[in-house]
Amino acid sequence: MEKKWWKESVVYQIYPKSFKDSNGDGVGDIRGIIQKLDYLKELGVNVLWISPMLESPQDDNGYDISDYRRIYKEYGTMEDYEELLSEAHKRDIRILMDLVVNHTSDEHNWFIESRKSKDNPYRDYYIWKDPVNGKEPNNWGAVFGGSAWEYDPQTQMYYMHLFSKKQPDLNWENEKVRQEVYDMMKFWCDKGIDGFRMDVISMISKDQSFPDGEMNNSLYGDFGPYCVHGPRIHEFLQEMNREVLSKYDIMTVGETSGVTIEEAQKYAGEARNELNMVFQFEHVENGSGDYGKWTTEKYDFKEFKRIMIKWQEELQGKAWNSLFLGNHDQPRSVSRFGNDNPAYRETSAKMLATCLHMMQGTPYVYQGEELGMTNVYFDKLEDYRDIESINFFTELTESGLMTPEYMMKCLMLRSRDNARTPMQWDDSEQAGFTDGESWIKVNPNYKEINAAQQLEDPNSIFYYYQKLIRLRKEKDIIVYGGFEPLYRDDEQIFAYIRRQEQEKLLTVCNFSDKNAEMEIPEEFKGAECLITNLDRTVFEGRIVLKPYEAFVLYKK
Ligand code: TEU
Ligand code: CA
Repeated sequence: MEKKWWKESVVYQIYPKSFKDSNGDGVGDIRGIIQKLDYLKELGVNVLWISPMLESPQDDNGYDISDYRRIYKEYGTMEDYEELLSEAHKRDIRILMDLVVNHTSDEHNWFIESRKSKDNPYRDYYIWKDPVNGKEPNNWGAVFGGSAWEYDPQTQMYYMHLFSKKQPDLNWENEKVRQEVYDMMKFWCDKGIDGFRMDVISMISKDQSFPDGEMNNSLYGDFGPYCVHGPRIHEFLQEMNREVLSKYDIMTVGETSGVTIEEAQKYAGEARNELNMVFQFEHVENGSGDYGKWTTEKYDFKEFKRIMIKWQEELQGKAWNSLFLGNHDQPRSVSRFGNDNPAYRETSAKMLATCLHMMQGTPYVYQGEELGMTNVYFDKLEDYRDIESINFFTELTESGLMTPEYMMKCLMLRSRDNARTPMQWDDSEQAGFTDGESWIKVNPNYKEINAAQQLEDPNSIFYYYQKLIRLRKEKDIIVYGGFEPLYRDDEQIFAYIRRQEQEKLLTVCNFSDKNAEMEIPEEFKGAECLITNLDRTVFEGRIVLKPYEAFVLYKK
């Protein structure tokens, strides 16, 4: 397998609004990130993916960009950004920019022009359609609720927005749009960034017949089959690769929700000249109900394991995996796949990290995950800030599809805001995130869960992550070894072997809150234990794993 720096890396995702506020206005910022680079260096990560920091009215916390060449003023200045790049590079840390080019903000100059008149030079930068029988051009629903079409009285036509109505979709059929995007990407590459995480890149090509979609609930039709992995997607990405990506030594990861193995092999296949890797979402979408993510169902472990194994086995030798359990759109991983009850929080957070970091692929750590930060479980609508949570609460309760009580329970478990409460730096007021008042409430458990306390404790989750990350640098097999699952049908245990020439690695994780029995394979007799979350010393024959126990054995 070809060696690449981005395969050997561990990526840390920063959600800048909630990471560190340096000036007391309650909003995280670039100087805050600079202050914490030494912390990240100590953790050992070598790539940062920072969620969007460009000029934006913040309808969707920066995923609605109004100027691609300016830093959002509350985050700082271009000079601050350049300083961040150089301070990170001094520490051998690279920076990925979040590239949001499926849509812009409606306050972007292109859209301001586009909506002015039908013959404006920017008209075709976006997707405009005439009304059909006085109504929306088709039945598609937007990801954040409501129709995917917004009527604009100025020219009496509808524009398309797959997300909020303040996020109009760019028209990628228009060559000028594509050229603008490529120029902008070169601008940032020339400034010295090290790659891109590409927001909903799988949605940029739309089926130009814009047909009605199948009704996904009783309100709107599904745009998925016509906009996700659309007809020209691979053509566009190959063009982008030719024009921009191939000219720099950068890393690319595409956000491609709904991606199948076959599609992933196209996006990230080694000889395809598109992207280095993609995020697949099957394992975090497992357990979705009639209303998508809005359910109180717990995830199904066996299904989760089946999905993880499938991606490991089927991309092997063909494309590279991105490994993640959480991000800014997902609930906290320890609350969801582990157990955030104080009795098990630390053990289960370490177990999840072990399971993920020993697989084949590039691991991603979402800010606070290295501390075992948990869901916040806000139980009042007024505490929520996320546009998706707020819009769907209204839509699903006003239409009578859900009671407010049930929908509130769904939000508590599934809202994106669970991941967006401020980083818990220490036990001072506002968790050391800000001297002012935070834009979103701090999780009340910050006195027990915070970085300062964990940096003092050699057994902390932080140091466990540090060790996992260090092991990856020491042992090539963790990056490049082949993957082979064990005990596929076990109801509690996730175990697998990695192999590379004479070397082998055994990872064992108990995902349940009960003891679990297993047999250590003969071939690991006398193996060395690389890491364990419960001080186990016996690694032979039949053993009983404690709840959420995990360990890794190595043999040469
Ligand atoms: O997310 C894309 C996406 O598909 C999400 O809307 C996802 O389905 C949802 O968040 C699950 O609750 C990306 C960004 O990661 C997200 O933060 C943005 O809001 C979205 O694109 C629009 O740019
Ligand atoms: Ca600030």
